[in-house]
Amino acid sequence: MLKLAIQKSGRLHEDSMKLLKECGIAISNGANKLKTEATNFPLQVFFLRDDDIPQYVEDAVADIGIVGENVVYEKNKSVKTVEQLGFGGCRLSIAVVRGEQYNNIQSLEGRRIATSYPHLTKQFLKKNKVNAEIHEISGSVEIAPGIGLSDAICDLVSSGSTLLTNGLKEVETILQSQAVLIRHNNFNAAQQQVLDKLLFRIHAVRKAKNNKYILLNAPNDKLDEIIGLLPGMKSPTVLPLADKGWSSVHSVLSEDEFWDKIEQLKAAGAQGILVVPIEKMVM
Ligand code: PRT
Ligand code: ZN
Repeated sequence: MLKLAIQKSGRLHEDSMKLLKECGIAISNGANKLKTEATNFPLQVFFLRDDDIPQYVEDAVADIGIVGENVVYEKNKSVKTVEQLGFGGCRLSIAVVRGEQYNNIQSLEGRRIATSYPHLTKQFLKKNKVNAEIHEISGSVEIAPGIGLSDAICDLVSSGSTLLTNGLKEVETILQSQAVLIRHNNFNAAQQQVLDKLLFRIHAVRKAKNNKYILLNAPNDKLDEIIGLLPGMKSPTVLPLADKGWSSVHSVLSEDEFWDKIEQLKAAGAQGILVVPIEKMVM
């Protein structure tokens, strides 16, 4: 039995629950529950505040946890990142008042910076040999310059609209972050086995998301050229169509090369191209 800590509510909660579901792990999400157990996988799930997750995992109260890299690095606990999960993407950035002149990082010398990330902010300033005053606050960091508490802030940014509405501009990026799976450092063989099983499923889910299943019709005299354009898992499946002289070709395309390939396939004579999402992909 493995104990997994996820965020109780907030930006990572839904995606964490969705990932478990896509991995075929059935858990009931009791709104006010602290913990629950999967019915079909050796997993217990704890619902916690994200800030507490690294500590719980370090102490092995939870064996694994899903949390933002920003929190992992800020808390600096003795935990190991085992997998990047591809959701909860954001960056930790320094922002200053929009109208203010900002040349380079030296412009922060002697200024007051409000943040909920004192450790990462200090580390960044130290690395760049800048002395600034750090004001640690726990929320609504973006209003600090407006109310005269600070000259700058260091906070998470995703779309940038919070900075915009508060008259701030992003000037330095400290960290790119996404949700990750972490574990403690005292795993036994049985725990590792369950983790491997979970990772196997996570890989299949993530791989499938990055790929599409493609079906197309190809004139037989263009078949070699069209097959040459397709990677496939081993090689594409080619089936004869009722209409003589034509074949149906099935393959898998990755998201990043998708549109280029579709254009090339059309240009090579492919017709009736269908693209279908893949639910799981096991290599
Ligand atoms: O209650 P609990 O302590 O568990 O939750 P929380 O309020 O501390 O965290 P929560 O739910 O806000 O965020 C959880 C995690 O989501 C963070 O630790 C990040 O890893 C990730 N994440 C991704 C974000 C954002 N994007 C994000 N945009 N966390 C916060 N924000 C905030 C940011 O602080 C700022 O106020 O959103 C605002 C900026 O967003 P934009 O889109 O306007 O730029
Ligand atoms: Zn938090």
